Amino acid sequence: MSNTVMTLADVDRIVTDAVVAEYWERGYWISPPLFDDAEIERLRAAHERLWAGEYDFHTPSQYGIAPVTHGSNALRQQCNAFWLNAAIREAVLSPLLGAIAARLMRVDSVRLWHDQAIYKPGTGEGPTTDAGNVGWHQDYGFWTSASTTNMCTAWVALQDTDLHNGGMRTIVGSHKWGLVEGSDSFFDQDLEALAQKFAAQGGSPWLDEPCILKAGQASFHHALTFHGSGPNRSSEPRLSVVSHLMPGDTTFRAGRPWHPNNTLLGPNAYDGQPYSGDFWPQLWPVVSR
Ligand SMILES: O=C(O)CCC(=O)C(=O)O
Repeated sequence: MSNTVMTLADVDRIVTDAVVAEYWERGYWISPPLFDDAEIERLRAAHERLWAGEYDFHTPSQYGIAPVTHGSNALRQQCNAFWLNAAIREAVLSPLLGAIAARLMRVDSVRLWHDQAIYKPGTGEGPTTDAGNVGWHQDYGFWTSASTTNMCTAWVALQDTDLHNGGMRTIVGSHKWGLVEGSDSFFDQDLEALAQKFAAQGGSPWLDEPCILKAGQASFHHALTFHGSGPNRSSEPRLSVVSHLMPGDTTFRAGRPWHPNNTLLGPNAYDGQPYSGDFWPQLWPVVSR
């Protein structure tokens, strides 16, 4: 039997003003299930196809978006997976994610900044390895060419996820610290060293909270919220799809550290150029594609 999921009709009832206030106070919010069992199965199969090099549309090499992996039993990351796979495209562009993010960001329209499919290998109970770790980081540390820090990430679990299988952890309230120097540290896997470094710069205690999710649930975090994750001690991979979202009127700020998606602005990219069009599709309000 399929799990009960939240729908667009539920957004106003569930994402209340109190929820929005919680998101802005704590830097993240965990939703009820958004994807049903059939959708989760489709997305799990999409992962399998992606890592096997089977694509529905483009191939990564056509657009310079090759997956990032560090070794055979390591974290795998595919950015802009929505160019490659139909099920992932449907999920990361879902109006439901868009409507929730619009409420949380307190904006009228929402576009995709980019997406990710993330595969964290299960290492079992053997010796601890940090090969699957995601370093403590702030998403905006990578995104300073975007005109606002008011961006929001929806991280969708494709299995029940907790600390045992390397679930994400957030540092409560850390979005209020502003952009912290050197926080583009996703691929630095020494969580302890990073925690020491960033905790010393924070304006409040380092309060590390796990995002415990059932399959189909999503956590929504602010682009300045520190987050990361540790090893997956289960014997199965931890799979997720991630939708990084921005207000519909976000523009390019020239002269900032480069982000790969800025290449898509074309050769004459200019300060103030809107991130719009097919590379940054609108999720909310719904538009026909
Ligand atoms: O998958 C993880 O553990 C971290 C993902 C992440 O950094 C993100 O979604 O912004």
